[in-house]
Amino acid sequence: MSFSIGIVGLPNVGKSTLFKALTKKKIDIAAYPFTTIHPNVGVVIVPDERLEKIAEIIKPEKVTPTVIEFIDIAGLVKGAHKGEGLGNQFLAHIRNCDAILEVVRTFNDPEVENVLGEINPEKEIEIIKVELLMKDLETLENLIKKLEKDAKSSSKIALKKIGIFEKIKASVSEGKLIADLDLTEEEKSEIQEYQFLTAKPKVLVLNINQKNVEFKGENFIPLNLKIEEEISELNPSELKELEISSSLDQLILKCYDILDLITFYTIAGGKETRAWTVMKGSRAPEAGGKVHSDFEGKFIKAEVISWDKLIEAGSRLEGRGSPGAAWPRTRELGWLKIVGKDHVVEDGDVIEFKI
Ligand SMILES: Nc1nc2c(ncn2[C@@H]2O[C@H](COP(=O)(O)OP(=O)(O)OP(=O)(O)O)[C@@H](O)[C@H]2O)c(=O)[nH]1
Ligand SMILES: [Mg+2]
Repeated sequence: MSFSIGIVGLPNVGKSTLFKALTKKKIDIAAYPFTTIHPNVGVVIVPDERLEKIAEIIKPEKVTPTVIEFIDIAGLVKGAHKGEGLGNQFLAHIRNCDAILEVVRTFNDPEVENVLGEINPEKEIEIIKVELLMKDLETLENLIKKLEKDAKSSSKIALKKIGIFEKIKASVSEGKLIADLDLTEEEKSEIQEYQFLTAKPKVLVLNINQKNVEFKGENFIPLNLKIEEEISELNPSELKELEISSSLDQLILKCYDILDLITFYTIAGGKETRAWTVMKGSRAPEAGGKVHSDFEGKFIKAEVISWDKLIEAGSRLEGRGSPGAAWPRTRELGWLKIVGKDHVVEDGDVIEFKI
């Protein structure tokens, strides 16, 4: 299971255009609101120079990058939480995503209907924010009601839960995003399973068509999505000739980053060099579980080396040796670490699991 990013925004802001550019997949893009009735799910390769460098040293038969999923969600409108537009359906799609990529329109084009009637990024952001907050408020109220109705509502556990939900509800009703609240680790783990919409990490993309964008906000990525879509249809030599490049790789990496994800590698004895994704802070057995579901339970130990040390060992072979020869070389050099269940995986670890 890969991590997923839901592309969210008002209708006709360029969400499907971005999705298409990301996935290079032909999908229905038209100058009408609600082009996207069914969510489109696309798998996108996470760009990774380290993987390429490892593959140069190992020379495997196969190189497999890690991926994240992007989900093209239909446009949200004011009142979505009350079921306006295709409201509740969209909000349910957002709930299933690990993070939100919000697209805001700052491009002017009389050919493309603007549901807001004006270019106003701050207002767009506010509309989306209110819809997500209202939905979370509704979820919280339902949870509290259910707990109170429950015969065991006087139990310690139920009372504690109600207390946490009430506290969060008070902040949400004041317009605060759950992601911005100062919650304890216990409170965070208590609410995790409910996948609150405003608790998700978020990346903001301004879809621009002019250089200077008037926007009073911070932490956003300005992109010309129409141009990104055109770029996505060109091959590398055409891009070189035209001296243009895409900014989507940075966007993909930004999404990876806000999800707190890191990459580790396996080399399968030289057969396949592969990148994998885990949450920062994951331990070795959990990483093993990504590679093979059996590995998590049967994990005994693993051999680990940082990717750059593997490259260094490989470069000392000066082209000698069979595919994967760099790995035993690291052992000879005494650079391989043997780790147990408690090893916290580091970004860039190359791991061989022993079960
Ligand atoms: N001029 C211009 N047009 C754009 C830009 N980005 C998207 N469009 C056009 O705007 C129209 C709508 O774009 P979509 O990507 O389908 O919009 P959407 O956000 O997916 O819309 P819904 O699915 O209806 O919510 C299409 O005709 C796009 O070609 C842009 O940067 N500049
Ligand atoms: Mg769309």
